[in-house]
Amino acid sequence: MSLDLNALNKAELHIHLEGSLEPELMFRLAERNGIELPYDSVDALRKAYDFGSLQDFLDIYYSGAKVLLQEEDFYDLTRAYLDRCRAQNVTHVEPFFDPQTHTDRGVAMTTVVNGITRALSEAKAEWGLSYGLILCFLRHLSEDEAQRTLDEALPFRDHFIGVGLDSSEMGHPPTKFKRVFGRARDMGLLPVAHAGEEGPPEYIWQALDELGVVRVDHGVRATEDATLMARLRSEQIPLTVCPLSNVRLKVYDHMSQHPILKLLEDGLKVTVNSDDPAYFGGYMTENFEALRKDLAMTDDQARRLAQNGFDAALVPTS
Ligand code: ES4
Ligand code: ZN
Repeated sequence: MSLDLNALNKAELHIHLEGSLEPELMFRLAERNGIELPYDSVDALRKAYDFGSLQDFLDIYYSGAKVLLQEEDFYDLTRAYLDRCRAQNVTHVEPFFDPQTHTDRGVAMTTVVNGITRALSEAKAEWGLSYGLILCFLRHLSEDEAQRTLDEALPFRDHFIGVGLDSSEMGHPPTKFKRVFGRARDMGLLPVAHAGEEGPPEYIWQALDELGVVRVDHGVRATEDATLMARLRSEQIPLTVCPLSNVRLKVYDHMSQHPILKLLEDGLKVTVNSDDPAYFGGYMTENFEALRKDLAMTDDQARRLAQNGFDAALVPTS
């Protein structure tokens, strides 16, 4: 009998809450809020989830997030994700959210933060989840807009453990956000950034050296730079790798080409994560299952990957 990957205790460090919005909930919230979706049905919407690149996905992801308006919507979104975590034995989460996607539509920061944190604190009380919330800046927008977002988040400082950087990577290098990350670090927020998903190894170097990140989101293109691989190994800088995401967004043509097990065996601190589970075909268990099916991941490798998730956490795990 092989290891039960669903029963394995897991931590998730790379999940965009807006990316856990399942089509069924999207339709329910659209109706509740009187919003017209550009799709006739859940099936028609799911059929649109055929992405040629990160940008293809982001266009649909930002459009879907428009159904999120009230505090209750953010609560329902987060609660649904955490119910999946409980069912899959994911006992520690460090989720991202994208405030600018909402504040730019006139939704108040307090609406977003209160809805999300209410669901998180309930899960902690009800079943012992441990967590830390990470605020992400959208890199296709300006650094000034990121600075204003950090200002708006100041009253909620105690609700976050860190800041991240996501959205369209190409043409938006980490350097662009050097000052706002410096300010966030001075406030005691832990810095992480998406780098080396579609972007070159140079963006990973910048995330490390200019933003001071303590963990790299994706980072898979580090395989192209032996000096960078040596740095990540010697400093044991965690990479939050998202296998199903990378295949769905055509970073790799097929899971059989994914380098995650090679990175693990090279001694890097790699973890398994779902990224945007409602869009990419699965949550944590499905990501682990895909590695077993297409990469012949062993039970020992599965256990080490899961343990790395806890080792790479930024706050204490329960
Ligand atoms: C994202 Cl897969 C991915 N990459 C960059 N930004 C994102 N935001 C949500 N999912
Ligand atoms: Zn991501």
